[in-house]
Amino acid sequence: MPKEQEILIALGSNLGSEIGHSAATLKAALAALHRRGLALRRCSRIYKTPCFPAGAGPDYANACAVLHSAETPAGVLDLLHATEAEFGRQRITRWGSRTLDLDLIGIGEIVLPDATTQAAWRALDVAEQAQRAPAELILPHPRLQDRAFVLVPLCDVAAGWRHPLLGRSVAEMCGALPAADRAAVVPLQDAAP
Ligand code: PH2
Ligand code: MG
Ligand code: MG
Repeated sequence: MPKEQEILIALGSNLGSEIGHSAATLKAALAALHRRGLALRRCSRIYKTPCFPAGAGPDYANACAVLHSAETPAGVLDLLHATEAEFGRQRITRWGSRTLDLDLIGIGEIVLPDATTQAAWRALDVAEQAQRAPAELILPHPRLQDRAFVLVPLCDVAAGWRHPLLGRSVAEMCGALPAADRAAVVPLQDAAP
């Protein structure tokens, strides 16, 4: 029997979909993933976050979830991509606005394709990040440790998960971000309209 793993995902949306506004799309996407066999274990609050890079588009709704499945990493990625397509995602420009973005953040202690390659993608500067996208699955997600719009929601559901190469927990990585980045990630129910 393949082993059930804890799968961490990040959800984002800054365009309405057929479902409605971004927060409704994120909730519907979690239900769709559950139906596809990625069992929903925990779901964060939904946050309003400023678009990265600043000014490149409308604010996002972001959330994180913990799923359980015995799927392979490639199988999980296929299910995430199929669900993005179901919600009208069109892959046009890197970092462009999107109805639904489902990013695989980590699966248990898995490192892909290997520690050296993961570290090389993690070390890219911002200019390189905008130009280069990996063709293969990199785990943990190489930008995880930089992004308040991932780490703040992730604290709701997996604060104690440890990055298998950095050895730091989600709570520690989040605490190391600039306070202004964290403060800009606001639970939707507390956000100004
Ligand atoms: N996703 C991006 C690019 N920029 N900005 C925010 N605030 N949230 C996101 O999820 C996001 C982004 C590419 O996936
Ligand atoms: Mg993304
Ligand atoms: Mg993505």
